[in-house]
Amino acid sequence: MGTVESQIATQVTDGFHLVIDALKLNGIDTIFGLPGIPITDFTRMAQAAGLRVISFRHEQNAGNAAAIAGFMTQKPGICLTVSAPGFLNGLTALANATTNCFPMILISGSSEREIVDLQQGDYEEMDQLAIAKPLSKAAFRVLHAEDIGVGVARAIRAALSGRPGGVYLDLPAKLFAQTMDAEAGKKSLIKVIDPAPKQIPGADAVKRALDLLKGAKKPLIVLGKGAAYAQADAEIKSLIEKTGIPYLPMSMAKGLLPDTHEQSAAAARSYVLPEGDVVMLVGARLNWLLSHGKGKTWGGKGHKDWGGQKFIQIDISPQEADSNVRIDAPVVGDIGSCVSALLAGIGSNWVKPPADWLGAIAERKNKNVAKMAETLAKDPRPMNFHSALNVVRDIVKANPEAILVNEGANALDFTRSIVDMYKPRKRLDVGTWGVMGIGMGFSVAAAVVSGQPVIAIEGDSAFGFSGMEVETLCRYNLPVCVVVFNNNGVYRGTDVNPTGGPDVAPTVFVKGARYDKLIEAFGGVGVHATTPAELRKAMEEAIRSRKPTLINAVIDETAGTESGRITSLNPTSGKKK
Ligand SMILES: Cc1ncc(C[n+]2csc(CCOP(=O)(O)OP(=O)(O)O)c2C)c(N)n1
Ligand SMILES: [Mg+2]
Repeated sequence: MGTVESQIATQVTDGFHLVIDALKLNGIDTIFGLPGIPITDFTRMAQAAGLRVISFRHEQNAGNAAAIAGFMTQKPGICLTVSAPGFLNGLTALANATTNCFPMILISGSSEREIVDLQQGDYEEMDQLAIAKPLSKAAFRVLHAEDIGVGVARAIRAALSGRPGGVYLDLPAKLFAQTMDAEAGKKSLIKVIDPAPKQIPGADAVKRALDLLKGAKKPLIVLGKGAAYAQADAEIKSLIEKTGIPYLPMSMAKGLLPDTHEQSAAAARSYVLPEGDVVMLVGARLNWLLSHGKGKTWGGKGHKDWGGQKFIQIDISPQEADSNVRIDAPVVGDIGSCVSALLAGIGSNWVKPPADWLGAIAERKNKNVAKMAETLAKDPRPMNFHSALNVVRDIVKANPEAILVNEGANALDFTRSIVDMYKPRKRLDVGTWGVMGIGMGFSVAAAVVSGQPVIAIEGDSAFGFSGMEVETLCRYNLPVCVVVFNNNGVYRGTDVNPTGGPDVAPTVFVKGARYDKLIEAFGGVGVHATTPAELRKAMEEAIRSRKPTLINAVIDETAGTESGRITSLNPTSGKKK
């Protein structure tokens, strides 16, 4: 650096601004995060530069917000944290994003490399890059300001291309203050071209799949979260309707077609899975949520036996096929391209599935729907899951644009089966891991990204994982209606301590807790609802007013079952009592 004149003549930029400019150049408009050393100034400068910076009370919630924003928008959601503990707090969300194929970038500040690498005990010292690697799709570190453009571009491409996932970007404290010539800095940035390139399936693969489907007597289509992510809604609807094949939506694929669609076999799931002879998976993996494609659920004799059906699998990842059972016709490509190719092959004179298959499904479906209607019509005191969800079902039906966030065990399983969805990507839940804690992060992001009202149906335990973010809902005045299904504990509130000691059982909470009071502390609307009528009134008002609202819905503490629908996954003690 020479004289004063020469400093004025050469404009400089720095790491802070280059990161912000790189994000903006790539269409990023929102950052979910939590400030502190070394990123506090970064959050200020980002806000000053016109980015929306949403601050959370815990990084895990910011991370979950970023992940679900990625799922909703096909742009990587950005989570920003401080070093070591902040980074670790965000990491669960990053790992969950990778597992669920949500595009997300966790950007964490980190401590001084020289000190970290010699383990000399720096403030918040941690080798964050090494820790992030096994939990993310990709992980990068930028050491020099002139590499920020490349670093951000690589992170975006890694998050979005192929099967999306969580990416870690490590930015050491020193990088932010590094300066460089502004013009050279500008030139070093990269606007990522075509970050999620189309992947066209092979013609032979498409033909193999269609041949198999044509020969089916009892075909079935399973729509997964990948199909919802793809935003190929019209093509998928067309495929279902042109083939006339019954379909099952996985949890987050609900609403891709309205759940009330006559071809939905959701109400006859336990019939169609073992009975179907050719099953076409569209963006759905044969993991535990589909009983690994084998065992009794699929008509197999023992719990690991193949049921005898053939599988077609449409997936973006060429590695997915045969993960659990043989895939007879893998179709590899992005869902939109694959479904379009199938549609082209189907043409206009596709023969609909045999009437006896459709009739048998309709019969089961009608029976189950009638049985459910009877259960929903009951009005027990106290409320149970059904009578409360009958209200939620009506509210969602009247507000199909609203986004439904859902977590818990019974509160999750009953909501999934009772509350119909009418539009794509409106149901956001615990996903592949069944992770608790996504509730408020997802709710904040859903409201911020879409501007639509959000309804969060939360088990009382589930809510506790992110409950402090009700302050965030109030601070940003978000149209979120949280309904805590309060049954006094994890699964139910009735366990007792077998020793007779003063501690309550591990699954039991403070009885009669008033979660509604929490949100009142921050100026939100709290409602205590003990009847379906009270719940209905409060939900209608929340949607109408768009005020942050928390309804404490009192649910019969005896109503739930252990782990909801997945009781059988609990190991049982071999020791006799
Ligand atoms: C991060 C995490 N911790 C723990 C669990 C185990 N778990 C599954 S469901 C659940 C809570 C169930 O209780 P609640 O949310 O009140 O739902 P309910 O069944 O009572 O309606 C817990 C703790 C989990 N899935 N994820
Ligand atoms: Mg509970």
